[in-house]
Amino acid sequence: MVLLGREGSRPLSSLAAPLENRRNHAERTERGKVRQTQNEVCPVLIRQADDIRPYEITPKSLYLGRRELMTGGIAAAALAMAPGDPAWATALEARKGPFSTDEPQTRRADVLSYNNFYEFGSGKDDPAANAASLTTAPWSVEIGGLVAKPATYALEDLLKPATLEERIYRLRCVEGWSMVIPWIGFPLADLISRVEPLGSAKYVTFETLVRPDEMPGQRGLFQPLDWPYREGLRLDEAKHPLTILAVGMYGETLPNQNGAPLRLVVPWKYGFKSIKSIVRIAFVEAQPKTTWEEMASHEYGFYSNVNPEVDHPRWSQATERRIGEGSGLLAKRRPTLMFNGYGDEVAGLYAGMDLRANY
Ligand SMILES: Nc1nc2c(c(=O)[nH]1)N[C@H]1C(S)=C(S)[C@@H](COP(=O)(O)O)O[C@H]1N2
Ligand SMILES: [Mo]
Repeated sequence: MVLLGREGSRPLSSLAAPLENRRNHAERTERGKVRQTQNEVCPVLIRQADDIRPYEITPKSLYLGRRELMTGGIAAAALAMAPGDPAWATALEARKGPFSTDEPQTRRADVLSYNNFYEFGSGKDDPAANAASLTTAPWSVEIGGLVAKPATYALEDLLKPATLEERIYRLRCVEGWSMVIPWIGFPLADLISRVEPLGSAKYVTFETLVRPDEMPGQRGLFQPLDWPYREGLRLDEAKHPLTILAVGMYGETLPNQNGAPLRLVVPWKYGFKSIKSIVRIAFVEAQPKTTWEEMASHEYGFYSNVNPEVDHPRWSQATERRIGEGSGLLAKRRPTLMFNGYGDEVAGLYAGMDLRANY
């Protein structure tokens, strides 16, 4: 059985060898070929791998053809392509949204290759290696439970009324590492108001796709989790303006390994709350059971707010390693901030609550 582990601890140590230590790692090019990037060895190559966007190196005719497909706007862009495959990433236009940090962004190549997405394997590089097999178009999301307007939306219809924003957020994984990611998405609150939750709705639940044919982590004898991956938020957390549904990052549609075509991002909570590749959303009365809580409830609670004062039973949460700031003996640790630095915005949600009991 595989459990989330502190970086470098068993059983994940073999899986979670810091990316920066790997001299070569593969990145798919726009033609689907695998390109080796020489990390650390050649800074010039790093630049190239990082800075060239697929739409810059795609033959212009193809690129223009794609742009024409986008004339219907963002929604059309998202549906026209297989949104998650970096080879087919489509540029997304988004206005600058609120709450963005001006801290340096994590290298795009790291965010695309150091992942947790157990449906594709429990190693950090498994999602990048395996997620290209996921088909993300067509995609629909079923929204039900305690709402006046239940609906199954095709992704393009779900996105039609959305105004996309860029939100540059810190992401803090419960394992003790963090990143700064420029998401593109829209407030979950906008979708919630569309479906009109009933007064009895107190929580929102989310489920990821189950498709063993395309998700190797869901095949075979030993599966680390009970699928579908499930998450949940209290309704007021779900409606908080920091909470977004993301469809892109770094100016493009989401790569599959990062949760294409639609994922949750809740920046003040540990990363596992930010569920990927969502197919179902429901409004319920009682606090739902979530995947990691069911797996090990003494280690992973429902709330899972980032909290440097409440340690994981197997490791401290007081500090974290920002991906890109050194690894191994050179690893620089920085202090973890209460609510991942979003306390001014969200502390009020938990007024009067014992955050040690409600971890
Ligand atoms: N469906 C699903 N969602 C998931 C996970 C997963 O394994 N399956 N892993 C979570 C964890 S532990 C983290 S830290 C983030 C990582 O997001 P990223 O790979 O885009 O950085 O996704 C979260 N969402
Ligand atoms: Mo995580």
